[in-house]
Amino acid sequence: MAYRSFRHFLETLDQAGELKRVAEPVDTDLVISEWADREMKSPGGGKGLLFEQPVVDGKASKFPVAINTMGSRKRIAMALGRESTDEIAQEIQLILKAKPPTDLREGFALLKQGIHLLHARPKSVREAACQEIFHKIDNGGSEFSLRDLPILKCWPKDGGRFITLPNVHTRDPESGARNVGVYRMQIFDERTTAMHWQVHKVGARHGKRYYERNERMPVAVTLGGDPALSFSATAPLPDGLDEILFAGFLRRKSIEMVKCKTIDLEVPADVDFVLEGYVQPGEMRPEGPFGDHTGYYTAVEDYPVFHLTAITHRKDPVYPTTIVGIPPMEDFYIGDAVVRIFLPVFKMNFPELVDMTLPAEGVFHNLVFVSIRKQYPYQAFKVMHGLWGMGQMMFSKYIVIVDEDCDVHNTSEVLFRLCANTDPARDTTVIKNPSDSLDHAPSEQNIGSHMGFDATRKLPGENYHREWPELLKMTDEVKALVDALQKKTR
Ligand SMILES: Cc1cc2nc3c(=O)[nH]c(=O)nc-3n(C[C@H](O)[C@H](O)[C@H](O)COP(=O)(O)O)c2cc1C
Ligand SMILES: [Mn+2]
Repeated sequence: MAYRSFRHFLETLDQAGELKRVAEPVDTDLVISEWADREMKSPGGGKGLLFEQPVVDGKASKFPVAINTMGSRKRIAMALGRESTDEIAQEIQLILKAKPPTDLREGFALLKQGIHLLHARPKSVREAACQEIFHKIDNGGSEFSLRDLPILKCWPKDGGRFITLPNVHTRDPESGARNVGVYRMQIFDERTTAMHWQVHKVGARHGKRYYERNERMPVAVTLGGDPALSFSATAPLPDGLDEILFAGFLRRKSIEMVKCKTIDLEVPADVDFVLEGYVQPGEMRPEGPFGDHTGYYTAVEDYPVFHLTAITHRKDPVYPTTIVGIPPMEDFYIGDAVVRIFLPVFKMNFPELVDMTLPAEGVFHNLVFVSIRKQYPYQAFKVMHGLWGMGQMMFSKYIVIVDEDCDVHNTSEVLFRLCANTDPARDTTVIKNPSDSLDHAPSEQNIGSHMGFDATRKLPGENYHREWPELLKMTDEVKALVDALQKKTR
């Protein structure tokens, strides 16, 4: 189902008992954050929260704040209009199976084609809900500015307030290819913010192209709208797969796009707010500190500056946000859904791959559990190296490979296999690869070492010269017998 608006999604959550409304005034300075943190850490991710009266600098904001709206398996599936995200994985699998691709590139091409076939291409429109209200932002001080938005200060030592769920729209000046990514934005003043696209991200790559041409870069930031778009913007999609197209595929309906008022870019018509503006190549400013998804404060660093030229919004917008921090947080469910949805794509490149997960404790990149059906010696190492060469999987710090009969979603089971089945010198490998910019552990930023563990049963030819023992297992007959006996005594 495609949502008409972010409010429509919130109403749907409400009807399903997945939204708590908070009518009391609550401060956007740390208080909403602490409230949301408790909710995100409650069993299964708690409920979505709608703060109807957020307070900014002692004044009531005109706009409500929604947070944790995707922070559970159920809500992320609802955001994507499905009972479960596994349904989307099945749909992708169908597209990929239509004509068996021979490699990953062909697979992505097919995926894109499949998405086109499903009539997911965006449409252009002239009138848009997101432009019902138009505020031009001038140097002389405007009557409306970023100060009017209920933007959170998330953690006590943060450098300021941060927009945490902005969908940042940019274009490659050479190919015209568009991109949407979620890159946080620190508020500097009424009309300037930081633009925190890390060096490995597509926004940064587009920025570099403008820098080389010494041209001003138009940037549009959207907030709200159908959550399928926000999800697509956070997902590390295969490079070249358009987020707008992918969001259209997810919601099974074209995204309607409208031209911005002050810059040459298009944005989805249904969003709640649009921040139009530009990044001036070469202009950098210290950003941070920020309480990050690593669970630590990310230190101050130079990032590009975003200048506003206009803010447009709906008549009744809701400000969507999230907070990141010590796991589990809302972003765990977003990352988890990405892995589930793209599992068929991974399986295509790794036919031995059975299942894969990024446990919450690893905050995305730090820990990956993979189960495989092993057929030949050193196959676990082949899978690790393949993953380290794939898009943002390059950041994976620890990869643990187990046999297919181990449930990767059960961390305790994986740790049992890891401890029981490995001889560290024989079954590990340490490699050099790019590191996540936010990882504070490597001696130098952006580069580091990663480690792989082969916790599978050793095959002949893997330097194991003894007989591999058998894992304990009760017989099915005895299990059935005890099931029956226990039923009687209950
Ligand atoms: C809540 C949240 C906040 C994020 N903040 C940032 C950020 O500040 N900078 C960044 O580079 N990536 C951030 N990301 C990750 C990117 O959105 C993600 O890597 C995405 O795939 C980037 O898209 P791209 O491949 O089109 O560049 C964030 C993700 C989430 C879920
Ligand atoms: Mn992208």
